[in-house]
Amino acid sequence: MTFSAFRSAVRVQRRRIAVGVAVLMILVGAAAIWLNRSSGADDDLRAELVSQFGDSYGPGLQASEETTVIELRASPSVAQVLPGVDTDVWAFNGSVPGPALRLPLGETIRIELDNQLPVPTTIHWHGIRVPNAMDGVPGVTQDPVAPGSRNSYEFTPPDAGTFWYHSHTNGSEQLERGLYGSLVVTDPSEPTWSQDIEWVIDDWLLTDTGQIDPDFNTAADVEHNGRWGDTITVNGSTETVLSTQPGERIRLRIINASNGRIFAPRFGALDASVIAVDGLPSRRRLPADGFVIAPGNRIDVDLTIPQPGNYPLVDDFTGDIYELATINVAGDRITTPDFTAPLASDLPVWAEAIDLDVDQEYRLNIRRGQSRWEWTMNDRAYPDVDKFEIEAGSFAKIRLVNDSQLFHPMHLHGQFFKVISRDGQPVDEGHFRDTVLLFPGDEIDIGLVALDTGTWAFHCHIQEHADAGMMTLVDVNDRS
Ligand SMILES: [Cu+2]
Repeated sequence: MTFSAFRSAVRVQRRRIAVGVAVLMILVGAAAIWLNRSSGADDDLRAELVSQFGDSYGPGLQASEETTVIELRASPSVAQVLPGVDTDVWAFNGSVPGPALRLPLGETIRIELDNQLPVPTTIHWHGIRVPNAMDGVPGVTQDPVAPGSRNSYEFTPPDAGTFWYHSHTNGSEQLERGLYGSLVVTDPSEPTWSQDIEWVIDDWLLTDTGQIDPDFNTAADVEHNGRWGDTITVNGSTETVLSTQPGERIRLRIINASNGRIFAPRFGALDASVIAVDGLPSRRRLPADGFVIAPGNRIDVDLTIPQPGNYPLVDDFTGDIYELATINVAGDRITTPDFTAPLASDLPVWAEAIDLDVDQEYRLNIRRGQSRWEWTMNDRAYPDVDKFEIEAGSFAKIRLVNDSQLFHPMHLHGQFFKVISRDGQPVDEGHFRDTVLLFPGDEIDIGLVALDTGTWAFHCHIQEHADAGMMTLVDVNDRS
């Protein structure tokens, strides 16, 4: 190559580089504009979703002057889980379930926990939007309450509905032994049913002598869907009968307090619709038959009682029929109370949320830990799972992917959320939730507008999965 040819080649090379740089700069500029525009569109969409959320639920009523004070003494006790058999349990105030707490919306409740157990404990108020410090998560919102010690919980529930309380310490043992109860917040403006009752369902693994099997949180429980028992109780009994008259209209609040068992109740000939899920009213009446209730879930069922007879309520989630309780109908027909069940007509659909970027993804799986199986979120077990940060009042989208072959009812403390999509397909369930069940392989996107600031637990409600690491924390930060 001659010198001039060399210089000309260098010039061409330089020109090419210059053109290349110019093209690159144009591309970078275009990408920046596009990204900017797309994040602007994202912001607009988020603002729109927040405005659709409106006041779906909010700060609640102004607290009244009334404060109900309840003492809950957690202690070893005895219960008749099976008729005529004394079973050693751990109980609140000596009964399983513990006292059925009820208070009207706007009233403050103070619960004095007296821990007479041989181990530390705490109480979580499942589904109730309590101040963060009252949430009962040991090591996160409070220290464990030592044996012989007391702790005071005080809050004014901002939402009416069906909630429950339970130990949030070593749940695989403490829930199984019986430390739970219902907490219903009534709305005095709602119509009056003929009967308004709670059915707390639990599943027990009993020995031949009717005692609670003392091997808690076994490797088999962890590797499977938690501890599934052999005896199912409704309100602590295997022989629950609800006595009714023809024509009655009943609000039946069903709570799944089991460690791992999932229910799909069948109402048979009864006229039954779900009108609330996880406490909050749904937008429309939903078929109650076969509605899946995972550990932690609640449904409120609007039930109209037909002609005299015995109507069994059965479960067939597993395909095996199990009789849960009986509704006995006898006596004179009464006039059915005629009212429209309270529904949340303005509940957002959030269909557009499908287009939104995911803020946080959690992949759920199992791995072999140092000495036993661990349940992981993004390949980490609690307390090593990354926190997720949310700004109060803004819309957040979380993707849950079940990479395992087992069930995971994921429960978020302090906030309600709505399922946006399942396996990429838009979903409008017609209600909020605080607990959503993932079947094996499921990919579920949930949306929420967090209102309550603090550090909230987000975990699998199968107690053995949570205790094996399937939990993370969500920080809801003030907007400022
Ligand atoms: Cu799980």
